[in-house]
Amino acid sequence: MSNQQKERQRLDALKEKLNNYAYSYYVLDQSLITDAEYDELYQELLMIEAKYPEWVTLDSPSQRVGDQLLEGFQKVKHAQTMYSLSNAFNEADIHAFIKKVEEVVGSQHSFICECKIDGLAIALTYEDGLFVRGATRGNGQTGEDITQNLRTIHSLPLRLRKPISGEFRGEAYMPKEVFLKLNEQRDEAGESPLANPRNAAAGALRQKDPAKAAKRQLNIFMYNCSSQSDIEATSQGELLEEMEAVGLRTNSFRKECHNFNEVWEFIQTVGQKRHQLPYEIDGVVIKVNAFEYQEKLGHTIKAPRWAIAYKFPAEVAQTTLLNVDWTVGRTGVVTPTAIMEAVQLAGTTVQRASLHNVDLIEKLDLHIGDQVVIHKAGDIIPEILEVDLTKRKRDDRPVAIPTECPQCHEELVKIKDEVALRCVNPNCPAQRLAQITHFVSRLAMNIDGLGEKIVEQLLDHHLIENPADLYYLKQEDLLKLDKIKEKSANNLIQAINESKDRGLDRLLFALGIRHVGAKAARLIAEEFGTIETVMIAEAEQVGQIEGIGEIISQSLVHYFQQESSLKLIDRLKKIGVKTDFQTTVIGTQQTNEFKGKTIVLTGSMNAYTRNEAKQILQNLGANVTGSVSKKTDILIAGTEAGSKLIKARDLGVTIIDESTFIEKLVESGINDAK
Ligand code: 3BD
Repeated sequence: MSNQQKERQRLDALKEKLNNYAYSYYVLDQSLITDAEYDELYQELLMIEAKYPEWVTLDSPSQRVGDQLLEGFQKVKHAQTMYSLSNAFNEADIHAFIKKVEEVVGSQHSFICECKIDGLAIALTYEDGLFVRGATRGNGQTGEDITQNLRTIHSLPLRLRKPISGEFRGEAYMPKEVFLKLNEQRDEAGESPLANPRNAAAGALRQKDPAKAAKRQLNIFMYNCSSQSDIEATSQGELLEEMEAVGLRTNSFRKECHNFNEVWEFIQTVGQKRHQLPYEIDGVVIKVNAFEYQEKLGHTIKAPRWAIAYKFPAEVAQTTLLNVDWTVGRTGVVTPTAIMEAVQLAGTTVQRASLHNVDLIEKLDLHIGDQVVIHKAGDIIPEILEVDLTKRKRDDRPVAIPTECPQCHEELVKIKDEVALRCVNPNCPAQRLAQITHFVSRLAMNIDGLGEKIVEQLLDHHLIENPADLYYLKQEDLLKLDKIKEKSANNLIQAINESKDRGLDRLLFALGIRHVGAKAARLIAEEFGTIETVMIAEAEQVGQIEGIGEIISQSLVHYFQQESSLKLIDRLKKIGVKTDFQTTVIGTQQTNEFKGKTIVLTGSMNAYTRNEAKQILQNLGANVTGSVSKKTDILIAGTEAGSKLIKARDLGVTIIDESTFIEKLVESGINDAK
């Protein structure tokens, strides 16, 4: 065999391997290899494709990352109408639906009940197993061709596991976690937040730049196919199983039900679990199972008579706006928070809601004393939707927009093209407090025992002005603070000292440079290795790092152009703070309980957010996945753990609670452990 033939064979093998790994990881939620191993194979594939561009095929994993800008979206006609769904809002509506069904098909039938994903309906066309086109639902007859953007979704198979053809329907959605992060980023960048994951998903699918769509980390659940498809099934239940068998991702949270009581019970169960699911749902779709019966029931012009969507009541609450708090963040941005009378909403008590920025206050025309309607964005973050104007009283006054900083009283500025109000006084105590509190926080320099309260006192006593001053503190300085005795002063000094060794990645993050999050900091540290090289880097050079965009690179360069930044770094270096990058993990022990294990986190912990726990585990070499399966080694269950805990028990997975988790971290030499 010639070398070229060998390369060709290798390429085919790599394609198949990588697609199989992606399928196990993104569809089955089981990792067969590490990210690094995957990347190595992927790089090899890219090399061969670079050498022989004519060998690049549509099902190559390299085709997921689109780099060609789209001009617009072509119209595509669906193989068959994509129908709407009739809605049910209460028990009576479901009773009526079941009655009508039974009038036509009798009582010997079953239903498949599925979660109603709050995403965007899509249609995927496959020809002989190959993904050739993806479209939005549009008006049901014609949609728009969004193939390039859909290709970026990792769980979407580029090639099915059988060489069949057909048009498959489903829902593209943005996971709650991704949505919340996206809005955080938009907030930071001074952009207004997106209303819900559905709008965010819609925006992602209509991106003209597929690389941007890829960043939105959408996912899909498929639930139907057109009748011309080569899928052999006689019922909705079989159809879902068959679609799974060819590699399409379906939602396994579904149930076959035989009567009203079973349907209603499933709806209740979903209603209880919905807030723990990683995706947003807005109801349950009830479908007559057997195709034979579906055909008997037929369609109206708009919707099938064999299906109905039960919609959960919108989770909103009304309460009184008591006040608006203005707080100064570490970058000087002044953000308003609504303080409201406490009210129950979607399972928690709510009394604060971010108002994001002044524009929103003006758009809502908020008055103190208003009755406000609130909901939870992404099912988690409380937000004010509107004001009930019928309840406004005469003496309610509009929310006053501050003109000066609530802390240092310097005049606030509104920067062009930004919605944020900003305090630009570099000596503003509120900014200092926020900066230093960020510097010592867990994901940054992680100085144990040093929280906001102590930082506040240190600033009040003029013992520190900036993060570097922390390292120059003496025991007698700390003894001046409230409730600090010799022992705790000693512990603090020791914790501060220990934090000198965190390394460049954490230091860069700790500095609180605008837009430089923990991940960007790590990428920059890895690339440059020492603070000196980071400080002299040009924006273009930084922007070339994969995962670092223009906004981050310019912000970084701008930061190191400030005289005050240079002084700060100098003082940190002089006192022995480590400013180079170390590749070793945080654990001091060689091995640990979590290394190489597949771990799922569920419920909430006291000491860590889920992201923090995930990062720690990944640093220890664990593989953290989203859902419990046979491959799961350990489930770490916080409080209010739900369906994952039940599934883990069923599968006999080792389950540990938060305190055991923390004990094991201590054993592994993690100095973070609380
Ligand atoms: C879901 C129709 C049928 C195949 C028609 C029964 C209306 C959006 O999870 N099944 C689901 C979901 C949506 C569905 C059907 N099953 N239709 C379904 C659906 N599990 N969301 N939808 N759709 C999809 C729609 N979209 C935009 C405008 C009007 N209607």
